[in-house]
Amino acid sequence: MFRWMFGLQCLIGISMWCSSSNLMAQKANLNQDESAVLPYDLPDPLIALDGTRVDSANGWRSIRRPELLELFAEHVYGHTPPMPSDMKIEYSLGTIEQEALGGRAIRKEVTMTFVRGDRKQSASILIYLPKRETPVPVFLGYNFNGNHAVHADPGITLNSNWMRDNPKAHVVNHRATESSRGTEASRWQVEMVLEHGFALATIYYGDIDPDYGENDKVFKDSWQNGIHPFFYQAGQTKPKMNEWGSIGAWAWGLSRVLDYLESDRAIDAKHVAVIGHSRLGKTSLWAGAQDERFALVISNNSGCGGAALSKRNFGENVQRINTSFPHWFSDTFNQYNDNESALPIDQHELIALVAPRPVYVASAVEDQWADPRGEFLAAYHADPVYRLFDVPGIEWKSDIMPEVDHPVAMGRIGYHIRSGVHDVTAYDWKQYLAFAKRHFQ
Ligand code: GTR
Repeated sequence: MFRWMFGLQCLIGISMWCSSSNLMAQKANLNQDESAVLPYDLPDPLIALDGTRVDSANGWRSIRRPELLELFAEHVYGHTPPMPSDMKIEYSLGTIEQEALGGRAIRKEVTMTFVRGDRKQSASILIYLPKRETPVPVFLGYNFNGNHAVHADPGITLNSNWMRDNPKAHVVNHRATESSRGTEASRWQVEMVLEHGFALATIYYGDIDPDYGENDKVFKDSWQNGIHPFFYQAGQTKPKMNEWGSIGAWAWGLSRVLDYLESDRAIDAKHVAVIGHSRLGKTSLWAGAQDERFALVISNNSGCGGAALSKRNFGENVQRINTSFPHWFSDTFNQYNDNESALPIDQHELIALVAPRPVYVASAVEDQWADPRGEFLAAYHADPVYRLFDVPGIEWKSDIMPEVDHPVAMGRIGYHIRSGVHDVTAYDWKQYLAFAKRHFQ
């Protein structure tokens, strides 16, 4: 009997290993059953490493916040190396259209060029501005498929850098095509954003760091492209064990766009909301945690390594994300594969790093992979840090989840779970706009 089972297990093991549906099979093996979540201990965001309790905004700022930033850098996202003194970033205004979108908006494109020695790389920032006399608040976020994908507007320059082939985004032979325009439009709601008096700034995430790792079958020269090599010391060929992966690089890129926005007189750079979906929601949280110039932070369906608590081990877990996407986090994060209980932090503390600034976490019912309950609980358990500042965190009294499609967004921590799948929808944008308006007034 034992031998038979062992044989069968080997057979199953081997065929799973060989099969192209390997990842699907692993997905099925991960827990998506709430009743099977084992008890776990969440670290208290207010207890400092020396065991003392932080009980004031000052204590948070001077002791606990720096500690947590260091812990997230060391154990999860990797440290961002200091910018080399011989590296330069140049910004140049490209096209500007005063009558974009049928006269409703101004469209600008700004090229951000990174230079160090012979190495050069450019990224294009697309900005839509409502026509206003005074500086306007802005939503800033990465797009997945190139700036031209966020709207069918034929005036947006097609991305000409290398892109991963993608039939849905009409990327063929690693290049965007004319029919790539607007393929991601439903996720951006440009007109809605403009009507509410906000500008929208976006940039293609692959222009900062192409999204593939060392073991990628399509494109093998990882760590030699994107922003990482600009930071290498002599002889270095990849980030060190505890240095940044792609999420760290993308977060850094958002801060460089913010540097530009601070110089643009049409923009109210004190009111920049950083937004991201999924892997880019993980990124917006890490960017907002580190860079306090971001006035508001939005995590849309960010899941594991984003808003979801790792220690719940529900849906995508640390081992799985490090296997599928080994380049996203630092190598130190691997020590928590199947070992979440050893993590010295959890993601509620990442959300708390945004305090006292407003933060919004959104989930979707059919996105169990991202663990909606874990995302809600992380938002909920960030609350005590907001209270240190005498501001309301989440206006919700228990850890029972709010009803579907009933946002809880009156405090500085907003949360909703909407019906539907892993995506950014008009419904999500409506909540973000209302939340930003309330806090930016
Ligand atoms: C999934 C991944 C998630 C999420 C998502 C995305 O495959 O498991 O962590 O980030 O991709 O970014 O679209």
